[in-house]
Amino acid sequence: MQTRRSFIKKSTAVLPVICFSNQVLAGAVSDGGSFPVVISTWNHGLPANQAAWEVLVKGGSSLDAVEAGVRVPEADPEVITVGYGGIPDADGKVTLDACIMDEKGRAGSVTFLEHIKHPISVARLVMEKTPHVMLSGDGALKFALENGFKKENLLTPKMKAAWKKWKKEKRTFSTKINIENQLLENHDTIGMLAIDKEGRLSGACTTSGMGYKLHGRVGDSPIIGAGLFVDGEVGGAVATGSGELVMKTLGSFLVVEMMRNGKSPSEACEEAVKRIAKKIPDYKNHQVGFLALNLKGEYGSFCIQPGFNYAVKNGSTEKLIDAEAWFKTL
Ligand code: SD4
Repeated sequence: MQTRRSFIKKSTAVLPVICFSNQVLAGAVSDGGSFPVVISTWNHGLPANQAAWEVLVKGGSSLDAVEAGVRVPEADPEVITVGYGGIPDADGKVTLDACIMDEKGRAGSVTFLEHIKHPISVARLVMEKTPHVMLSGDGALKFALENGFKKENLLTPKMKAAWKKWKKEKRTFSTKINIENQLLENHDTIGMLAIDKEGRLSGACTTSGMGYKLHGRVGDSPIIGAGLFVDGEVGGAVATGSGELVMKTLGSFLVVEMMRNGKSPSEACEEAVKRIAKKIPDYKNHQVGFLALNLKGEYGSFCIQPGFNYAVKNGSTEKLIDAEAWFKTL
Protein backbone atom coordinates (compact mmCIF):
# COMPACT_ATOMS: atom_id res chain seq x y z
CA MET A 1 0.00 0.00 0.00
CA GLN A 2 1.22 3.45 -0.83
CA THR A 3 2.20 5.63 2.10
CA ARG A 4 1.70 9.35 2.21
CA ARG A 5 5.44 9.82 1.99
CA SER A 6 5.79 7.51 -1.01
CA PHE A 7 2.86 9.24 -2.74
CA ILE A 8 4.59 12.60 -2.43
CA LYS A 9 7.81 11.05 -3.67
CA LYS A 10 6.06 9.45 -6.64
CA SER A 11 4.14 12.54 -7.63
CA THR A 12 7.28 14.63 -7.45
CA ALA A 13 9.11 12.06 -9.54
CA VAL A 14 6.66 12.33 -12.44
CA LEU A 15 6.55 16.11 -12.48
CA PRO A 16 9.33 16.75 -15.02
CA VAL A 17 7.63 14.40 -17.50
CA ILE A 18 4.23 16.04 -17.39
CA CYS A 19 5.74 19.50 -17.23
CA PHE A 20 7.01 19.22 -20.78
CA SER A 21 10.23 21.17 -20.93
CA ASN A 22 9.38 23.49 -18.09
CA GLN A 23 11.04 23.45 -14.75
CA VAL A 24 9.12 22.74 -11.58
CA LEU A 25 9.44 25.83 -9.45
CA ALA A 26 9.15 26.22 -5.71
CA GLY A 27 8.59 29.32 -3.68
CA ALA A 28 5.97 31.69 -2.34
CA VAL A 29 6.78 34.43 -4.81
CA SER A 30 3.89 35.52 -6.97
CA ASP A 31 4.55 34.99 -10.63
CA GLY A 32 2.96 35.81 -13.97
CA GLY A 33 1.59 39.19 -14.82
CA SER A 34 -0.09 38.64 -18.16
CA PHE A 35 -3.41 37.43 -19.45
CA PRO A 36 -5.19 35.47 -20.70
CA VAL A 37 -4.10 33.07 -18.01
CA VAL A 38 -5.53 30.02 -16.31
CA ILE A 39 -4.37 28.38 -13.08
CA SER A 40 -5.73 25.33 -11.30
CA THR A 41 -5.00 22.98 -8.45
CA TRP A 42 -3.01 19.74 -8.60
CA ASN A 43 -1.60 17.69 -11.47
CA HIS A 44 -4.97 17.24 -13.12
CA GLY A 45 -4.92 21.00 -13.58
CA LEU A 46 -2.70 20.53 -16.66
CA PRO A 47 -5.31 18.92 -18.96
CA ALA A 48 -8.03 21.06 -17.37
CA ASN A 49 -6.04 24.23 -18.14
CA GLN A 50 -5.59 23.05 -21.71
CA ALA A 51 -9.37 22.85 -22.19
CA ALA A 52 -9.82 26.28 -20.61
CA TRP A 53 -7.03 27.70 -22.75
CA GLU A 54 -8.76 26.59 -25.95
CA VAL A 55 -11.67 28.83 -24.95
CA LEU A 56 -9.43 31.73 -23.88
CA VAL A 57 -7.25 31.87 -27.02
CA LYS A 58 -10.33 32.09 -29.21
CA GLY A 59 -11.39 35.16 -27.24
CA GLY A 60 -13.96 33.27 -25.17
CA SER A 61 -15.01 34.39 -21.72
CA SER A 62 -13.24 33.29 -18.56
CA LEU A 63 -16.59 31.96 -17.35
CA ASP A 64 -16.84 29.61 -20.33
CA ALA A 65 -13.16 28.74 -19.90
CA VAL A 66 -13.34 27.68 -16.25
CA GLU A 67 -16.48 25.65 -16.87
CA ALA A 68 -14.89 23.87 -19.85
CA GLY A 69 -11.67 23.38 -17.88
CA VAL A 70 -13.04 21.69 -14.78
CA ARG A 71 -15.38 19.51 -16.83
CA VAL A 72 -12.24 17.58 -17.87
CA PRO A 73 -11.48 16.02 -14.45
CA GLU A 74 -15.22 15.78 -13.74
CA ALA A 75 -15.54 13.36 -16.67
CA ASP A 76 -12.28 11.49 -16.05
CA PRO A 77 -12.76 8.32 -13.96
CA GLU A 78 -9.03 8.26 -13.23
CA VAL A 79 -9.41 11.45 -11.21
CA ILE A 80 -10.90 9.89 -8.09
CA THR A 81 -11.59 13.13 -6.24
CA VAL A 82 -13.78 14.93 -8.75
CA GLY A 83 -17.03 14.01 -10.54
CA TYR A 84 -17.47 10.65 -12.28
CA GLY A 85 -15.31 8.00 -10.62
CA GLY A 86 -14.98 10.03 -7.42
CA ILE A 87 -14.50 8.26 -4.08
CA PRO A 88 -17.92 7.59 -2.53
CA ASP A 89 -19.08 8.56 0.92
CA ALA A 90 -19.40 6.17 3.87
CA ASP A 91 -22.67 4.83 2.42
CA GLY A 92 -21.12 4.10 -0.97
CA LYS A 93 -22.73 7.09 -2.71
CA VAL A 94 -20.86 9.57 -4.88
CA THR A 95 -22.03 13.02 -3.79
CA LEU A 96 -20.66 16.10 -5.49
CA ASP A 97 -20.07 19.74 -4.56
CA ALA A 98 -19.31 22.53 -7.04
CA CYS A 99 -19.51 26.28 -7.50
CA ILE A 100 -18.74 28.95 -10.04
CA MET A 101 -18.34 32.72 -9.81
CA ASP A 102 -17.62 35.52 -12.26
CA GLU A 103 -16.17 39.02 -12.16
CA LYS A 104 -19.60 40.58 -11.84
CA GLY A 105 -20.08 38.82 -8.52
CA ARG A 106 -22.57 36.36 -9.95
CA ALA A 107 -22.38 32.96 -8.26
CA GLY A 108 -23.96 29.52 -8.48
CA SER A 109 -23.47 26.38 -6.46
CA VAL A 110 -24.66 22.81 -5.98
CA THR A 111 -24.03 20.68 -2.94
CA PHE A 112 -24.61 17.04 -2.08
CA LEU A 113 -25.59 16.35 -5.69
CA GLU A 114 -25.80 12.74 -6.87
CA HIS A 115 -25.97 11.16 -10.36
CA ILE A 116 -24.86 14.15 -12.42
CA LYS A 117 -21.47 13.97 -14.10
CA HIS A 118 -20.97 17.72 -14.47
CA PRO A 119 -22.02 19.50 -11.28
CA ILE A 120 -20.15 22.63 -12.41
CA SER A 121 -22.56 23.07 -15.32
CA VAL A 122 -25.52 22.69 -12.97
CA ALA A 123 -23.95 25.30 -10.68
CA ARG A 124 -23.66 27.64 -13.65
CA LEU A 125 -27.33 27.12 -14.49
CA VAL A 126 -28.28 27.85 -10.88
CA MET A 127 -26.40 31.12 -11.30
CA GLU A 128 -27.92 31.99 -14.66
CA LYS A 129 -31.45 30.65 -14.41
CA THR A 130 -32.53 31.04 -10.80
CA PRO A 131 -32.69 33.86 -8.28
CA HIS A 132 -30.67 31.65 -5.89
CA VAL A 133 -27.01 30.89 -5.30
CA MET A 134 -27.11 27.34 -3.99
CA LEU A 135 -29.20 24.23 -4.58
CA SER A 136 -28.66 21.08 -2.60
CA GLY A 137 -29.28 17.32 -2.74
CA ASP A 138 -32.56 16.13 -4.24
CA GLY A 139 -33.56 19.68 -5.13
CA ALA A 140 -30.35 20.19 -7.09
CA LEU A 141 -30.86 16.86 -8.83
CA LYS A 142 -34.47 17.72 -9.73
CA PHE A 143 -33.31 21.07 -11.12
CA ALA A 144 -30.59 19.37 -13.17
CA LEU A 145 -32.94 16.76 -14.62
CA GLU A 146 -35.52 19.40 -15.48
CA ASN A 147 -32.81 21.25 -17.37
CA GLY A 148 -31.78 18.35 -19.53
CA PHE A 149 -28.95 16.78 -17.54
CA LYS A 150 -28.76 12.98 -17.69
CA LYS A 151 -29.02 10.80 -14.58
CA GLU A 152 -25.93 8.59 -14.46
CA ASN A 153 -24.25 6.12 -12.18
CA LEU A 154 -21.08 7.86 -11.02
CA LEU A 155 -19.74 4.97 -8.93
CA THR A 156 -17.17 3.14 -11.05
CA PRO A 157 -16.42 -0.57 -10.40
CA LYS A 158 -12.96 0.49 -9.15
CA MET A 159 -14.41 2.86 -6.55
CA LYS A 160 -17.13 0.40 -5.56
CA ALA A 161 -14.41 -2.17 -4.82
CA ALA A 162 -12.39 0.41 -2.86
CA TRP A 163 -15.46 1.33 -0.80
CA LYS A 164 -16.24 -2.35 -0.08
CA LYS A 165 -12.66 -2.84 1.10
CA TRP A 166 -12.94 0.27 3.27
CA LYS A 167 -16.15 -1.07 4.81
CA LYS A 168 -14.64 -4.50 5.42
CA GLU A 169 -11.62 -3.02 7.14
CA LYS A 170 -14.02 -1.07 9.37
CA ARG A 171 -11.85 2.00 9.02
CA THR A 172 -13.32 5.12 10.45
CA PHE A 173 -13.35 8.33 8.52
CA SER A 174 -10.64 10.81 9.37
CA THR A 175 -9.99 14.25 8.01
CA LYS A 176 -6.45 14.07 9.31
CA ILE A 177 -3.80 13.83 6.66
CA ASN A 178 -0.86 12.94 8.81
CA ILE A 179 -2.13 9.40 8.92
CA GLU A 180 -0.24 7.28 6.45
CA ASN A 181 -2.27 6.40 3.35
CA GLN A 182 -4.94 9.03 3.89
CA LEU A 183 -3.67 11.63 1.47
CA LEU A 184 -5.12 10.10 -1.66
CA GLU A 185 -8.51 9.83 -0.04
CA ASN A 186 -8.81 13.39 1.14
CA HIS A 187 -7.43 15.63 -1.53
CA ASP A 188 -7.39 16.82 -5.09
CA THR A 189 -10.41 18.99 -5.57
CA ILE A 190 -10.01 21.05 -8.71
CA GLY A 191 -10.20 24.79 -8.22
CA MET A 192 -9.57 26.94 -11.30
CA LEU A 193 -9.19 30.68 -11.91
CA ALA A 194 -8.89 32.35 -15.30
CA ILE A 195 -8.65 35.79 -16.86
CA ASP A 196 -9.75 36.21 -20.46
CA LYS A 197 -8.46 38.56 -23.16
CA GLU A 198 -10.77 41.28 -21.91
CA GLY A 199 -9.45 41.04 -18.37
CA ARG A 200 -12.52 39.36 -16.89
CA LEU A 201 -11.76 36.95 -14.04
CA SER A 202 -13.88 33.88 -13.19
CA GLY A 203 -13.43 30.83 -11.00
CA ALA A 204 -14.78 27.32 -10.60
CA CYS A 205 -14.39 24.63 -7.98
CA THR A 206 -15.66 21.03 -8.15
CA THR A 207 -15.12 17.91 -6.05
CA SER A 208 -16.45 14.62 -4.79
CA GLY A 209 -15.24 15.85 -1.41
CA MET A 210 -13.47 13.84 1.20
CA GLY A 211 -13.47 10.12 0.58
CA TYR A 212 -15.77 8.12 2.88
CA LYS A 213 -17.23 11.27 4.43
CA LEU A 214 -20.50 10.94 6.33
CA HIS A 215 -23.47 10.79 4.00
CA GLY A 216 -24.77 14.34 3.73
CA ARG A 217 -21.47 16.04 4.50
CA VAL A 218 -20.79 19.14 2.43
CA GLY A 219 -17.29 20.60 2.27
CA ASP A 220 -15.88 24.01 1.49
CA SER A 221 -15.77 23.58 -2.27
CA PRO A 222 -19.34 24.73 -3.07
CA ILE A 223 -19.34 27.47 -0.44
CA ILE A 224 -18.83 30.90 -1.95
CA GLY A 225 -16.06 32.55 0.08
CA ALA A 226 -14.68 29.23 1.35
CA GLY A 227 -13.72 27.00 -1.62
CA LEU A 228 -13.90 29.86 -4.13
CA PHE A 229 -14.22 33.61 -4.20
CA VAL A 230 -13.93 36.12 -7.02
CA ASP A 231 -14.06 39.90 -6.83
CA GLY A 232 -13.90 41.58 -10.23
CA GLU A 233 -12.04 44.57 -8.77
CA VAL A 234 -9.39 42.54 -6.96
CA GLY A 235 -8.87 38.91 -7.99
CA GLY A 236 -9.87 35.40 -7.09
CA ALA A 237 -8.89 32.52 -4.85
CA VAL A 238 -9.62 28.80 -4.53
CA ALA A 239 -8.94 26.29 -1.80
CA THR A 240 -8.21 22.59 -1.61
CA GLY A 241 -7.68 20.26 1.31
CA SER A 242 -9.55 19.76 4.57
CA GLY A 243 -12.71 21.71 3.87
CA GLU A 244 -13.72 22.01 7.50
CA LEU A 245 -10.70 24.25 8.18
CA VAL A 246 -11.39 26.36 5.11
CA MET A 247 -15.05 26.82 6.07
CA LYS A 248 -14.19 27.86 9.62
CA THR A 249 -11.93 30.62 8.32
CA LEU A 250 -13.74 31.51 5.08
CA GLY A 251 -10.37 31.04 3.42
CA SER A 252 -10.88 32.13 -0.19
CA PHE A 253 -12.72 35.28 0.82
CA LEU A 254 -9.89 36.05 3.22
CA VAL A 255 -7.28 35.62 0.47
CA VAL A 256 -9.16 38.04 -1.80
CA GLU A 257 -9.54 40.57 1.02
CA MET A 258 -5.80 40.32 1.70
CA MET A 259 -5.12 41.09 -1.96
CA ARG A 260 -7.56 44.01 -1.75
CA ASN A 261 -5.40 45.31 1.08
CA GLY A 262 -2.27 45.18 -1.03
CA LYS A 263 -0.87 41.69 -0.56
CA SER A 264 0.47 39.79 -3.53
CA PRO A 265 -1.38 36.55 -4.39
CA SER A 266 1.21 34.39 -2.64
CA GLU A 267 1.39 36.63 0.43
CA ALA A 268 -2.40 36.60 0.64
CA CYS A 269 -2.46 32.80 0.49
CA GLU A 270 0.20 32.66 3.20
CA GLU A 271 -1.90 34.93 5.43
CA ALA A 272 -4.89 32.60 5.05
CA VAL A 273 -2.77 29.61 6.05
CA LYS A 274 -1.48 31.58 9.05
CA ARG A 275 -5.08 32.35 10.04
CA ILE A 276 -5.85 28.63 10.03
CA ALA A 277 -2.71 27.97 12.09
CA LYS A 278 -3.81 30.59 14.60
CA LYS A 279 -7.44 29.58 14.90
CA ILE A 280 -7.56 25.82 14.47
CA PRO A 281 -5.74 23.84 17.14
CA ASP A 282 -5.12 20.63 15.19
CA TYR A 283 -4.21 22.26 11.89
CA LYS A 284 -0.92 20.34 11.90
CA ASN A 285 -2.88 17.21 11.09
CA HIS A 286 -4.36 18.68 7.95
CA GLN A 287 -3.50 19.87 4.49
CA VAL A 288 -5.02 23.02 3.03
CA GLY A 289 -3.74 24.75 -0.08
CA PHE A 290 -4.79 28.15 -1.43
CA LEU A 291 -4.28 29.43 -4.95
CA ALA A 292 -4.85 33.05 -5.98
CA LEU A 293 -4.83 35.24 -9.07
CA ASN A 294 -5.01 39.03 -9.22
CA LEU A 295 -6.29 41.18 -12.04
CA LYS A 296 -2.80 41.71 -13.46
CA GLY A 297 -2.56 37.98 -14.05
CA GLU A 298 -0.12 37.47 -11.16
CA TYR A 299 -0.62 34.20 -9.32
CA GLY A 300 0.63 32.58 -6.15
CA SER A 301 -0.13 29.92 -3.59
CA PHE A 302 0.61 28.65 -0.12
CA CYS A 303 -0.27 25.48 1.79
CA ILE A 304 0.09 23.88 5.22
CA GLN A 305 2.03 20.74 4.27
CA PRO A 306 4.48 20.21 1.43
CA GLY A 307 2.94 18.32 -1.48
CA PHE A 308 0.40 20.73 -2.94
CA ASN A 309 1.03 21.80 -6.50
CA TYR A 310 -0.81 23.73 -9.16
CA ALA A 311 -0.84 24.13 -12.93
CA VAL A 312 -0.40 27.39 -14.82
CA LYS A 313 -0.96 28.27 -18.46
CA ASN A 314 -0.57 31.65 -20.12
CA GLY A 315 0.83 32.91 -23.42
CA SER A 316 4.41 32.14 -22.46
CA THR A 317 4.34 29.16 -20.15
CA GLU A 318 2.68 25.91 -19.20
CA LYS A 319 3.92 24.30 -16.02
CA LEU A 320 3.28 22.71 -12.66
CA ILE A 321 4.51 24.58 -9.61
CA ASP A 322 5.12 23.19 -6.14
CA ALA A 323 3.48 25.50 -3.62
CA GLU A 324 5.48 26.76 -0.69
CA ALA A 325 4.34 25.23 2.58
CA TRP A 326 4.09 26.32 6.21
CA PHE A 327 5.86 23.11 7.24
CA LYS A 328 9.00 22.44 5.30
CA THR A 329 8.95 18.68 5.77
CA LEU A 330 6.22 16.10 6.13
C1 SD4 B 1 -13.55 19.02 0.78
N1 SD4 B 1 -11.90 20.61 0.07
O1 SD4 B 1 -14.56 18.42 0.44
C2 SD4 B 1 -12.57 19.39 -0.31
C3 SD4 B 1 -11.65 18.26 -0.53
C4 SD4 B 1 -10.43 18.63 -1.28
O2 SD4 B 1 -8.55 18.52 -2.29
O3 SD4 B 1 -10.10 19.68 -1.53
N2 SD4 B 1 -9.64 17.97 -1.70
O4 SD4 B 1 -13.27 19.29 1.95
